[in-house]
Amino acid sequence: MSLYVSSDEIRDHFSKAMSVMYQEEVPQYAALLSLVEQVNQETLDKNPALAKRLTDSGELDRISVERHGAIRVGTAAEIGVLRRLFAVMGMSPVGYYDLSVAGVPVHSTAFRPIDVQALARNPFRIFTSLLRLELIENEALREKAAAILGARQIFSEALIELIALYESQGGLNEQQAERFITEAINVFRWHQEATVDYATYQSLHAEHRLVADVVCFKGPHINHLTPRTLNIDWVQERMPQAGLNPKDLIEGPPYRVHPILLRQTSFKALDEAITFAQSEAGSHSARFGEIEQRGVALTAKGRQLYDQLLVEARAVTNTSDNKAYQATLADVFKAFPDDELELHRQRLAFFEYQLTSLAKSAANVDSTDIDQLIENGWVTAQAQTYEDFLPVSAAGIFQSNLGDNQRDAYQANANQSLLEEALGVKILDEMSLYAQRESDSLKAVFDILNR
Ligand code: OOG
Ligand code: NI
Repeated sequence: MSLYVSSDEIRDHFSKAMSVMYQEEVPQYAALLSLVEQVNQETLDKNPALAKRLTDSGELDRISVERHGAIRVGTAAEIGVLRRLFAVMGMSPVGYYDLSVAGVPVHSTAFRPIDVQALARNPFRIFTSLLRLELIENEALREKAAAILGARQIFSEALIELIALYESQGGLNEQQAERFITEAINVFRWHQEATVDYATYQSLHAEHRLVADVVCFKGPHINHLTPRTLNIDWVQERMPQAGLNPKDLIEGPPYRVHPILLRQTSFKALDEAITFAQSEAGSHSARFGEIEQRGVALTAKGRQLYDQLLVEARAVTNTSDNKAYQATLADVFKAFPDDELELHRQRLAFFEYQLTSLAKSAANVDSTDIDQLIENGWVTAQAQTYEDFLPVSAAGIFQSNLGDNQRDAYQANANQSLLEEALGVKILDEMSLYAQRESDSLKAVFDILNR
């Protein structure tokens, strides 16, 4: 037996501790969790075929523990340490998201587990945004923000030591892991006291509410957690009855029998009382709750079709009425096949292949054509769940929680290598991960057939 606690175990404990903390900090999130649990149970009761599909793919077990969170950090040094912190929990940066095009001065990645067993155990993800001060034109303000950020230390010494210990030993024992989780959770705690006076907060807020949120506090408070639901339309509809104020529109694709990618909605950020330096009283709004419904990961071809249809739908409607918006989306998305075999045949989605028992006992499985093998019942193709995020949806989530005075796109430029420099590692490409999983399973099938 290993002396060390596995990264999967640490991540699982961490994500549960984070959820406990956020329920205490934001009781509305606890209400959202109960609503999601209720809706998930009702959905499974009403749809035995879905229950079977989720059981077969091993998804059902993880759904009750599954969630993502989001944080926003201020400096390259901060995100560099975060990268090492998340590595202790088996989480790597996957995907690059440029939000400057949507008028939010950040770029982001998602820390998440990447291998199949780790994802099955607990796929906890953290959407992490780094403030891009270089996009702010006002030089005095930019320098002031940089000075405030440069003076703060968001990690305890004990935490830094534990991360270094993990790196030198190659693991943490039980006691060290426990201490690590406590210290790591503290980084993401809410602080009611701003580190600056009201005038400073106001000047940063006037540039962008997000700049004030990142710069004026002791640390990168977790700004939302997101459980996974099996029916996002029901949760959206029932939020008001649960005392929650949903954003207008559900982001992402419309309802489908075979969900694709990711649908998301949130309840709007709360206005919370805070104290500024010199004890001035005020309020700040940043924290909210979100829900997501996940579907199959799309190939580049599928993603292109998705992006194109989303643009088409948005060109014909700008309604803030969710029912009307979903009806328009559904209409436009008729062009996207809602049938698993068809998704496979047209190479629109990623799958994982397995030889059936029928094939194992048959003597004459001689086809090398994967579609043929599936048709003959010799191979099953299981859809791969999308584990990542969507830039247009993320922009919608950001915007609905940053108030109404939105601004235009920054003079911008995606700059993945700048984020990678800050992280100290390359960002993994999500498409290659799905493609690899698919081709590994294909190879395994043919290895057995050619034996
Ligand atoms: C992140 C918003 C994006 C998602 O799920 O797409 C996001 C933020 O508000 O910091 O969480
Ligand atoms: Ni989110």
